[in-house]
Amino acid sequence: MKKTFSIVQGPATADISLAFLLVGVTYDRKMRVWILFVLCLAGNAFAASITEEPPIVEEEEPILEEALPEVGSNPVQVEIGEFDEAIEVVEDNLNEENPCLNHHCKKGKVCEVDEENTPMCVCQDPTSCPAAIGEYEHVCANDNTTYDSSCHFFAHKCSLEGTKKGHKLHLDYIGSCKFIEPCLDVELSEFPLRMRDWLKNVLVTLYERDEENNMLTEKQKLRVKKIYENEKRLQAGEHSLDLLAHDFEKNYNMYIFPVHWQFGQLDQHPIDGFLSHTELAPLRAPLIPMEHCTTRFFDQCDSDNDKYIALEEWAGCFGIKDQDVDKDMVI
Ligand SMILES: *[C@@H]1O[C@H](CO)[C@@H](O)[C@H](O)[C@H]1NC(C)=O
Ligand SMILES: [Ca+2]
Ligand SMILES: [Ca+2]
Repeated sequence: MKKTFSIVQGPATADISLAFLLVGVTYDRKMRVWILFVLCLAGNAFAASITEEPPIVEEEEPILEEALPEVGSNPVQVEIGEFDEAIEVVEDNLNEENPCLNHHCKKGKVCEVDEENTPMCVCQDPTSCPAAIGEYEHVCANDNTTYDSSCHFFAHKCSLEGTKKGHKLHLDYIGSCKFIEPCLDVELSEFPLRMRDWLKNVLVTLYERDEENNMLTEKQKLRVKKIYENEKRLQAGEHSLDLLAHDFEKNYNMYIFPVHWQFGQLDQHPIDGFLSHTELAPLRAPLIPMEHCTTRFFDQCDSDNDKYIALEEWAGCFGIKDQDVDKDMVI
């Protein structure tokens, strides 16, 4: 039985992560990976990485650039943002020369012009995808097929557009397909305990380090301040499940906002109080290969089985009571 989120896969051993550079936390490696991951979700600096634009990091200062190869070997960061298949941004064409310049296509498609010089999105040829640099770029689809990279996956999915098979095919997790142990009931019940604690710690860390990064809005800072300043707060570290459970009971109020906050981070396309599979992907996909209860946890979260996780369902599966679910807290 695992006691902590075990993020000890090969690629995750990259010692310097971007989060470490930005946040400078002295947590153990596992926690660092987690922090990094939420930074990616939360940080304005990383907003681009969850859209289809090239990540901003590439144009950053030398120190970040230097760290990039190693950052790249962190599976959590690498593929973040690779899942926004639903977003298609088409801007006005301002450039007469190349109509494709401002014509953005969704994942799996590239822009081409027809005879009238009108730009259009067509399926990308998978062979035009950049060759995968390493195993960590591989992705596993829900049919348990490994693709070299998410580019290869989306190009293939595009070629099946309009078919039932194509509709059902989606990206499941980061890394090559592997055997994932069944999640036992007892393990499933431990999952929210650890994740709740982690969410709270991530928020506190963001708060502590927020000055330059603006990872949190003013409203969010006010909420986190209360948690941060609470003397009874359980400090970050390895805690037994008993202690985590006890702390949740005793300091329940401190967990309410972090759970709401994470929901708000994910509910973006569109912001409607429901998480689609695509919206959940940035959290789910890096987590599955490390946490074998991830799939089961999020599946049972959708208690009415409508394929969307509503805020009430989300809060409920983290143990937040109905009367404490507040959509105004998703800020
Ligand atoms: C998926 O593929 C992996 C590797 O090929 C295999 O070990 C595993 O058992 C497969 N899982 C399922 C559910 O078929
Ligand atoms: Ca949504
Ligand atoms: Ca639902």
